[in-house]
Amino acid sequence: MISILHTADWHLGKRLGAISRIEEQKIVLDEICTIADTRAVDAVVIAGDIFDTFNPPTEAIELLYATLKRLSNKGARPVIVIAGNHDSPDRIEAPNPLARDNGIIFIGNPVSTYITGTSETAFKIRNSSNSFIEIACASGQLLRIITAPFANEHRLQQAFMHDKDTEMVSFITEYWHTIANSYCDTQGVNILVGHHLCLPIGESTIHEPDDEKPIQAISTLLPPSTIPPHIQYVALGHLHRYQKVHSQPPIVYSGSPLAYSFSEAMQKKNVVLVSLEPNSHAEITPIELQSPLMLITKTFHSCNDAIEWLAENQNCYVELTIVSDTYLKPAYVQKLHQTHAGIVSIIPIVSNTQQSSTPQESNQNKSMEELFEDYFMSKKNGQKPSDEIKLLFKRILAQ
Ligand SMILES: [Mn+2]
Repeated sequence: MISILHTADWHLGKRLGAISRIEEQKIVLDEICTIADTRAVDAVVIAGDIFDTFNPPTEAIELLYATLKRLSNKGARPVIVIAGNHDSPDRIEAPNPLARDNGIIFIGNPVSTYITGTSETAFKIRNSSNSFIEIACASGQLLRIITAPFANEHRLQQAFMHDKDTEMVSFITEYWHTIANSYCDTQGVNILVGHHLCLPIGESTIHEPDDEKPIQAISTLLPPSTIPPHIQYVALGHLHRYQKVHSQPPIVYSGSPLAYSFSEAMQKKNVVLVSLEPNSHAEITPIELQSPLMLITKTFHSCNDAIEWLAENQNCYVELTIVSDTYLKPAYVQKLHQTHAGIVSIIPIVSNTQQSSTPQESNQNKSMEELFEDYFMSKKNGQKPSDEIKLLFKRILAQ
């Protein structure tokens, strides 16, 4: 049996408004290292968005290297890291000459071929070709991995010198099936690690997290049918909520270890433990992380209620909405911040305006067209925009 720890979307160096998350990232990565040790996993896969930006702060780079070194257990345990859409593919691969003897394998580009042969690790890279590595674990068991770091269509076309007329989904399907047919059999365990969007069957859209650069528009949505039958588990990154989008083989987003935006408020965060035997179904156990601070959105109708609640709920980040008859006084805003260090933003809603006597409903679920209509009506004393104006707005939006 091979056990694998699957995690993703660490976004090291990410901030929440003005607040640095690096201390929380240290705590949660420490927790992940402890899980890898206590569960004695054979390998770790990190499915992209390691950093939050192409050029991460040094404290984020240091934290990554220190954590990977611990995870690799002095080279005894392979740690496979792929790039996400937030990572620079070449930078992710750059430390490979140093990382290799520590058991850490960085794959940044969609068609990277990793070097095989001797290293100082307890496991061996037995075989490698484009987008594929085969690892003989210290126990002798074979782990085959198809690697699919993030690639937009431009990058894919460059990498494969792909002819524009072939549809990308069928091209990728055939590419992965060819790899699996060549290298994946029932003598070992076969997985795919990727950073892309995979739609659950029967769904036509998927909600990407706030703050995520949307990849839906520029990249291909890859349905479960792209996965070759040899593959026993698909470890994905990109979506920040833990979710299984397909059951056989399991296609799983581990989610991020911390809530990174208020759209993730109250989400439980996990890593995924995967147990695999050759030629059988994967067993999946999500393990809830204990350390993350909650992100909470709260609405109050009086400043005093808000202050009372804030005083009692210190260990969280808050997006505060205050509904009141008059504009918020600066002294009140100051008092709110003095009561709680984790206030990320304060949204004042003044209910006593000329147009309406009720608080405006939240804008979060409205489309651009609906928001435009609201805005137009607020400026034109309730008059709706004509079809001609709505069409003009759509044209501008499309450009
Ligand atoms: Mn991503």
